[in-house]
Amino acid sequence: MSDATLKATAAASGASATERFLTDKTVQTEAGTDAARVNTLVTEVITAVHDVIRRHQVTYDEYNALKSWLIGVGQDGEWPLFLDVWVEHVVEEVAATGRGGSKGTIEGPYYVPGAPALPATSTLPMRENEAGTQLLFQGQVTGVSGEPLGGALLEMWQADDDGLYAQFAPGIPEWNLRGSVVADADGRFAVTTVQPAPYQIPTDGSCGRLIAAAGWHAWRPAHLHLKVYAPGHEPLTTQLYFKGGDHIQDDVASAVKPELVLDPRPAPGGGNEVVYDFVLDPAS
Ligand code: MBD
Ligand code: FE
Repeated sequence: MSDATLKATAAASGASATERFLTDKTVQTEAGTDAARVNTLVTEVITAVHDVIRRHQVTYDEYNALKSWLIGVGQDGEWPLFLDVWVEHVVEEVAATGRGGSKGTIEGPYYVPGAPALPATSTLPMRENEAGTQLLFQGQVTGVSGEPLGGALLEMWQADDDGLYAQFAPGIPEWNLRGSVVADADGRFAVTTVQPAPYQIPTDGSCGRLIAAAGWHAWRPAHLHLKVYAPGHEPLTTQLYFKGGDHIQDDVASAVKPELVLDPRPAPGGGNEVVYDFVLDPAS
């Protein structure tokens, strides 16, 4: 493991994820002021907690353990991580109802807007001798009738060969393995990158303590993140995984779908290559 791996702490990545979320101008922090809706949702959540306490005869020791753990999640800045790992997949499932284009999945806590713009055929920003198997990732963006979406934008971000994300772990160049790729006039793209490693959520923070206390594991399968956009179309947020990779069947974030699993083949020039096309729904 690299030095960067050793110094990546829950508190540091949590603080970065919290800061990133709170400063994202595109995130609405109030969904509306409909008191009836707030009343319904919050009452049902609180009632569900009451039900669990009664059904399992929860003790004061357990209540206080919960209270100190919840405080710790905030102190560690791990609310983005906790919510995106254990809650977001159901929000995405509901949001995707009725969509006809490519399947998507959760965004997670490590998207950063504004990655460097790159042409349709390009290499993601990476260090000299970036570790990992080279991957040529190519495809086409179309609408639901197969019409090419020229000039579509593909924002890509991923972990490196140590499973670490630039801007959320120390010692990695700011935009490493992050880019905003502009597809060509036929909606085609060909991006060279390296295959990411599986991602382990921080074990030294509050989410890690929960995982250890419950006897779970902390792993996500290796994945590429993408947001795909074209004018007049619904944006697609997705992740792509690697066939046969560890934790495809037991992702801690429950975000794998069969349509999202790549099967790269050895490329003639070395490394691997894979084709994956994106279909965007018309804007609603
Ligand atoms: C990740 O890299 C991720 O994609 C998600 C969803 C949660 C935690 C870490
Ligand atoms: Fe991720």
